[in-house]
Formats: sequence, C-alpha cells, structure tokens
Amino acid sequence: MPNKLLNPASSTILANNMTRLKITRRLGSCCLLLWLLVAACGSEETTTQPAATVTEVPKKVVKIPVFNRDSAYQYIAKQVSFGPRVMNTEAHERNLEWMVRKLEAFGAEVSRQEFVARAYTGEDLRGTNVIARYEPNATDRILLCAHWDSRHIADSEKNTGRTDVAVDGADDGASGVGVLLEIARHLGEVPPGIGVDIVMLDAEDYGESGADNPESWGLGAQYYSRNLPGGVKPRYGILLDMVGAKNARFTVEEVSEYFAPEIRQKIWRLAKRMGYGNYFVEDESRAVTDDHFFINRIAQIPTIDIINRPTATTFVDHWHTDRDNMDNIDKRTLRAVGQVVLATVYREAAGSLR
Ligand code: 1BN
Ligand code: ZN
Repeated sequence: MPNKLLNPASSTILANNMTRLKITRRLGSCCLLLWLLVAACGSEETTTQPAATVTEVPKKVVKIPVFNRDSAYQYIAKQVSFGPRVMNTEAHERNLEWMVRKLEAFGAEVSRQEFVARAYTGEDLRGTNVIARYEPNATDRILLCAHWDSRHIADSEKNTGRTDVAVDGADDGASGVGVLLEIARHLGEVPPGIGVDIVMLDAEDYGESGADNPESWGLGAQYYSRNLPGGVKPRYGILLDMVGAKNARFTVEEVSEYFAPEIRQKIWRLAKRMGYGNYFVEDESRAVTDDHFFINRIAQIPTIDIINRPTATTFVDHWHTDRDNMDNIDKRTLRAVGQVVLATVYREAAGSLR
C-alpha cells in the first residue's frame, strides 16, 4: 500500500501548516512582550493584579469511570455459553437477543440493522448489526465497534483438531463485544458528553481464507458502511478485535495507520501515559481485512483497529482454531483495552485528548 503521508502534496501542506504555526507563535510572543512592557510602565491598578490571573488557565478535570474487568470477562463467558455464534444458527439468534437486552438495560437507544448477504460458499446469511446510541441527538459522535459472530470453521493451519467445526470465538469476536458491553454500562451511568455509537457488527468472520477475496470478509461492516443510520457520520471509529489474550500486542496495523494515523497515535500515546505501553506497542504490522477496512473505504469514517498481532504478519496461535476459548481470556488485557477506550471517549468529550 503506498504511503499517503509521504507524497509530495501532503508534505507541502504539512510544511505550510508548520510555517503558519511558527508565524502565529512569533506574533503571540510579540503581543506578550508588548503587554508586559505596558503592564510594567502602567498605573497602580495594573501592578496590583495578582500574576496568577493572567498566566494560568485552569485545566478541566475529567472523571473517567473505572472499567470492571470481571464484568467484561462475564460478558465474554456468556456469549461463549450460547455455542459458536455462526450465522443462521440458533446460538447466533439467542446471543443476539441477549446482547440487545443488555444494551437496552444499559440505557442505550438500540436499533437492529438486518440484512441478507451472500457468502463465498453461495449460502445466504441472515445477519443483524446492532446499533446502540448514547446521546443520540449529539452531532459530534464517536464510533466504537466489534464483531459478534464467530467463525464457521477452524481452518487455521495451527489447528490440531477437526477443521470443519465452528470456533468458540472467545477472543476472536466475543472479547471485543465483552469490552464494549462493559463500556456501554458506564456510558449509561455517566453521560460521556459526546455522542457514542456502539455497533456490534455481524458476519465478519465468514470469509474465504487463503484466497484473494477480501470482500468475503466483514459482510456486516460492508452493509453498515453502505447504509449508515442516523444521518450523522461519527468523527472517527475504534474497532476492537481479539482484545482478550494474555500479553496481547496491539501493534500499529497498516490499514489503521494509512486511514487514521492521528487517531491511532493519540490513543497509543494515551495508553502509554496510562501505563499500558506494554500492550499498545509501536511496532508495525501488515494490513488486515478487518471490519475497519470497509468502514474506512466505504463509509469514509477514519477508523483504527485495536487487534492483537504479535508480529508483523501473524495472529495469536489460537486464532481460527478450536483453542479460541475462555482459557485464552486474560482479565488484565481486558482492563488495559477497556480503560484506554473509556478514557479516550471521556477525554475526547472534554477536549483533553492530545
Ligand atoms: C479478523 C479476525 N479477521 C478474521 N478474524 C479478519 C481477517 C481477514 C484476518 C482475512 C485475516 C485474513
Ligand atoms: Zn476470525
């Protein structure tokens, strides 16, 4: 993928902006000098003003709820308890009803986006994206999303058992949903001060492995992106996928960095300041055809993927195997991701996310 940031046109814009910033700063310094001179030569009233009133702007205090990793863990276990959430199955249907009830109980305005998508196998898949809105009338909005379906086959070469059985998807799917449900619970209790759309995307994982067929993945995200509900486009999006494993490494994934570099950087910077730099690492990893790819390409909402990619090209060993179960879910990872995303939302609302 060509690097857009390095093309000559972008560098000119960048250079012009930098020059403008320097001129503004210089003008600012001149004004300050002038003001100091006037103040020094001024009347009694001017000199009796306390210095603090002219130099200090009080910082806004942002109260961020504490993410409960045990709740997130329970929400993951509950999803897994229904059985693999494969399209056109009863487990999928039951999980959907439970998830919708949960989001409603957490005070969101919930709607369902139903669709039928043709899979690479020729089957027609009945899918439902679930959209949970907080502060539904706000025009400034953030999108948080994860996929709630699980893969129909355990077809990774690292799978040691049967390859024709569906995966539990504790990490691949349920972990992102579990973290978002715990975030939803907080958003219902403490209004974020900004619009938040939590979107549980369906039919992400019914794609064709090892084939040049990217459109076979992210079917729910493709439908969502072509049928954006609510009339207001979120400012940016954050996708959570495979956010539950022990010692996860959220590397800088190529699609995220191509479409949304500033957002990616500010979230990784925040994570580091919060002490989670061991999870949010600066190493680069190759592009993934995950839901964010379609949200970026089709809906043009700059969206990043927080995804566990231990090295530039690999996924975790349990990925698309029969070992993607609760044994691989680590509460410390859930807390790291959940707390960073919660802080992102509340800080963004307060204008204190740098
Ligand atoms: C992410 C989790 N994905 C599937 N499960 C997206 C993906 C698509 C990953 C194609 C690798 C190849
Ligand atoms: Zn998958």
